[in-house]
Amino acid sequence: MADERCCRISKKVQICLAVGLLVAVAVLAVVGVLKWLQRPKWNGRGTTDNFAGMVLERCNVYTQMLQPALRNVDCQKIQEAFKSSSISKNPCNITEEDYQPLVKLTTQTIPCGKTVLWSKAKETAHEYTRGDREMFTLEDTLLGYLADGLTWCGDTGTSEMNYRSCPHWKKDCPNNPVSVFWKMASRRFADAACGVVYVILNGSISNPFDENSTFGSVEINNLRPEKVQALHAWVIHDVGGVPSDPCMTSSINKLKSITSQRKIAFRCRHNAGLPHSLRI
Ligand code: DN4
Repeated sequence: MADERCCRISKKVQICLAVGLLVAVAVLAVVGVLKWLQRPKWNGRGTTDNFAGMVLERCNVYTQMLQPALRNVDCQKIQEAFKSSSISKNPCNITEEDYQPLVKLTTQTIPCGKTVLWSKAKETAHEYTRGDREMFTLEDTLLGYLADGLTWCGDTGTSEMNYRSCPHWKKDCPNNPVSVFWKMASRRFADAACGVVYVILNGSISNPFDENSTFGSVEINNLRPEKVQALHAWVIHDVGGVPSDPCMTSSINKLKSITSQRKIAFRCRHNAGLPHSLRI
């Protein structure tokens, strides 16, 4: 009798345990599916917080304070055009045409002899142009200033920016909004350059000139020999010196041979830290 009751109780315990286990498994499965659904879609950083507000604010600062000659541009329209370039679009299928309205609104002429390109030396180049306000890197033009350091992307089927993730140019897809923007802006910037063009390169790394970089694959190929008098390269290295002349390395020789094929005169200087003037 006691055995029978004991057996009934243990059966009840077994059923309870089995039901409990089933519920736990179901809960875990639901949590797993929810997490999977909410995972970031892409491997890159999402749209910068307050992207549209930052674009508007940067546009106002640039046109009212930094380059008052551009004070008549319509920053509200620029903000709209920038957002529209990627809103409701597949972020792996962006084209240069998507930026045409923005490009039209930000037209700007850089005087001959004032263009500064750079590769793997962004901070050094900006330090230079902050000291000499007459010289322009791409990020010192309105178009580059608006986008400098920002990330942005949208997605099909939504009129919102994607703040969670955006495609990474190497890990996801090359035709993403940020890469297409910089490629387009760099191509136009180089294409418009005239007179002596300067490039600041990083002499503290083994390949100051990288053929796969934007400078090496886009800008150098879009300088126009008929208006570019020469390309002057400054290879900046750490204070303390380098064992040999960075202008004589195979990396810079490659750049020299590309400019020679393109019929653009080339000169190279190196310096420990920034020189007072880029004029060679
Ligand atoms: P870099 O120092 O090698 O790269 C500058 C930025 O461009 C980094 O965020 C790179 O990403 C990214 N990048 C480099 N190569 C590519 C590529 N093939 N496709 C997509 N993104 C790339 O210098 P650089 O020679 O590539 O570009 C600098 C020149 O282009 C300058 O003259 C600038 O005027 C213009 N530019 C500026 C920016 C910017 O201000 C971006 C791109 C181009 P990662 O290698 O760090 O992942 O942000």
